[in-house]
Amino acid sequence: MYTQSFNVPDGAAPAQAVAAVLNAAQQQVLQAAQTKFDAVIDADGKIEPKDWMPDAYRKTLVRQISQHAHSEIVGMLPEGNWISRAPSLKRKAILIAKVQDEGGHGLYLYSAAETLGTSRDQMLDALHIGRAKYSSIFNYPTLTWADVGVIGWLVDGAAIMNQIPLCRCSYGPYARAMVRVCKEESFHQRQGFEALLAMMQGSAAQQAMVQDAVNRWWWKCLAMFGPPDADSPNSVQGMRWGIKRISNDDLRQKFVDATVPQAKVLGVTLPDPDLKWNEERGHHDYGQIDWDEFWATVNGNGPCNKERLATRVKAHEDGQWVREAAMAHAQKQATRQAQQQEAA
Ligand code: FAQ
Repeated sequence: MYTQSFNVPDGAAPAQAVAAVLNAAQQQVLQAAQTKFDAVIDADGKIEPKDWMPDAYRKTLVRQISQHAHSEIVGMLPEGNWISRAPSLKRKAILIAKVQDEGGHGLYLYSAAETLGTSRDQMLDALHIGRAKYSSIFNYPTLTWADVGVIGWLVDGAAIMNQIPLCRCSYGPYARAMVRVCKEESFHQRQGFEALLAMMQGSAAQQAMVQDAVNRWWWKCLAMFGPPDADSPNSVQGMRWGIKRISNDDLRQKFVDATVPQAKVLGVTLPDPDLKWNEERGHHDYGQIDWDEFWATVNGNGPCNKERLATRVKAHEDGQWVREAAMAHAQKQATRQAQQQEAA
């Protein structure tokens, strides 16, 4: 024992030696966890909340899922605006159900993000102070009833195209939430198409209203898929991790190819003179998206950004009493249960 202590150098060195041994052990544990994580990803398996995951994977998921959740709840606003003005009882009932569904999607998604260790309050704070992103598409106004149909047909159509591959996302809770979301989005897309079909079989004024709405929304829907692959900083890593399965450009192309025949059935023109079938590629070519406008909107300067955020903040503040009442009720129930257990 003594001889050993004689061998120990002075000062901080012993602590450093212990730390080095500990660090090496920690490194080994970390390496093993990383190897296991990589193996699950390579085997196309699922990562679950209690599994070890790299910090960057967790951060990416919180970023994407919270942005997605915010998009769903901000996305209630452009159409919610038309509930009191729907042209018939049937259309009103459908629209109420659809807008409620979007709220529900937001809730599943916030819950999925919470499993990663971020609280709903943190996510909502980020939205309310304007730090968090949400989909560019919800910063445009809904000027006529035809906009509601076009949102269903094109915006929900684009959302499904992007979300079907997310049902195979490597993070279990997100993938499972997306299965139900996609089923509901598919109803949303159909109701939009059907509402437009009814208008296109109506008067010349109704047909013109539909065409005008399509003209205003088409390019914004193409931009929804995100920047071109070459300018998409998150794509490569997102695809490596099995979060993203199909690239922004490939999804955009799939959307164009699927929508052109639907536009023919409706009898509307898609507002792009460069839109044509390319036999060689087996896809439609399409024109240039205005990326400057897209980034201006994403960065807070679209036509309705300020209005959307102000409405969300007000809704959250107006709902404070409901959250307080729910908490007080839960507390009362817990106290009552504890008293009953004590008495038993
Ligand atoms: N708007 O590197 P990437 C719906 C941002 S739900 C705003 O390509 P990533 C249902 C992006 O966040 C619609 N920002 O990023 C509904 C990133 O910024 P960051 C929402 C956008 O993540 C219908 C930066 O640009 N759907 O519509 C947009 O790999 C009707 C660089 O981009 C989802 O959220 C955009 N359009 O790919 C509700 C689906 N695009 O975070 C009501 C899940 C990109 O680095 C009514 N999300 N950015 O600062 C995704 O699939 C992906 O996050 C993408 C972007 C594809 C949106």
